[in-house]
Amino acid sequence: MDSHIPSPPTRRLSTGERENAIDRTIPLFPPAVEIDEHNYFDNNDPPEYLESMISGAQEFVKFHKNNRVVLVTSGGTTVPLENQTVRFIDNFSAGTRGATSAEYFLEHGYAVIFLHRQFSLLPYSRHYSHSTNCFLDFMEEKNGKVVVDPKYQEEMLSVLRQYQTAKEKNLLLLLPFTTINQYLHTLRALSVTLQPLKSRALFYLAAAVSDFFVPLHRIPEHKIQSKAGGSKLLMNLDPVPKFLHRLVEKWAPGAMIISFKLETDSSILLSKSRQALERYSHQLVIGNLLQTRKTEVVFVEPDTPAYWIRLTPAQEAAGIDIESLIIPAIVKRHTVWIKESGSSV
Ligand code: PAZ
Repeated sequence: MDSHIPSPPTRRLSTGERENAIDRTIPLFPPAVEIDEHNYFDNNDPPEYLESMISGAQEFVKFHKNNRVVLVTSGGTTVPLENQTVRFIDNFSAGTRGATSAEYFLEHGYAVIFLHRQFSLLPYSRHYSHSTNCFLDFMEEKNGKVVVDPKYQEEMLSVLRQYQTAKEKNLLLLLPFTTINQYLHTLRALSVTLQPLKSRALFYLAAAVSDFFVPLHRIPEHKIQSKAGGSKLLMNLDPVPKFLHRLVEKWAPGAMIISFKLETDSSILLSKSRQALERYSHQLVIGNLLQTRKTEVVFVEPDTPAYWIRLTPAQEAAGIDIESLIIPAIVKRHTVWIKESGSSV
């Protein structure tokens, strides 16, 4: 018997093939104007739960009418390919930036509305979920009872206390989304809900939002069937309207608005961040690279040189969160924003 098993032919994409696989030359899509907003929201139905979610948010905002409130968006939006969804397009975001930032905003006295991808990381529980450890690894059995392993006691007690304070003081409202459509409807409705707070409202838009989607009128109801002969599935995606300018001008006038810009090519990070700031006329773009997002970010603001925040190697080794440096820098800017608008707090 021939024991030689030939290895399967390896086929790697050549650089040329990879470059041509997707057309990356799509021109800059202009910011959405009023008609685009009507077109989108009139033709893509709101989620059924939206009204009850927003009435909860209104209560929360009323409760915090004299406080600073930050809306943190977190995690990735999905693009369903079928109405009864079996398949969808997703992205990498785990919600680390959003969940970690929310904790530091709470530490700085903010009330937090946490608009997050369902089942992504949450403030406080993030320390014990989605990790390589199963949560049971933090436990042990003692005298027939389950207790926290002594080596995690100190840290868990501190996290538990912060979590309980946030709950007792009604400082954290968790609102989930899954699809891009749910995200956009909820973002718009929440922006209007936050209007009474004026400059005390802060938007921290860290979610990784899909750039392309299938509009409702083109979504097939049922699971897409594969055809005999192995035919290709060709997708026809529309660009998601760029609503940030609408948010700045119409949905949340007076609020301070911060967006994130993610790139993978370091040579364009600054120019793309600056371009976003100029297109949408908001207060701050935080640029970050996929590869280094946990250790460095850059603040791009009007009439100001780029400002880098970086963890030192020692801070990195000590497990310091970069958000512990980002949030105080934002709080400082928000204080100026509130003062300049003539409000207090
Ligand atoms: O969720 P995560 O911590 O893994 O990633 C955070 C991030 C890179 C999604 C965020 O920092 C960000 O850049 N959000 C905006 C992405 C965009 O350009 O749409």
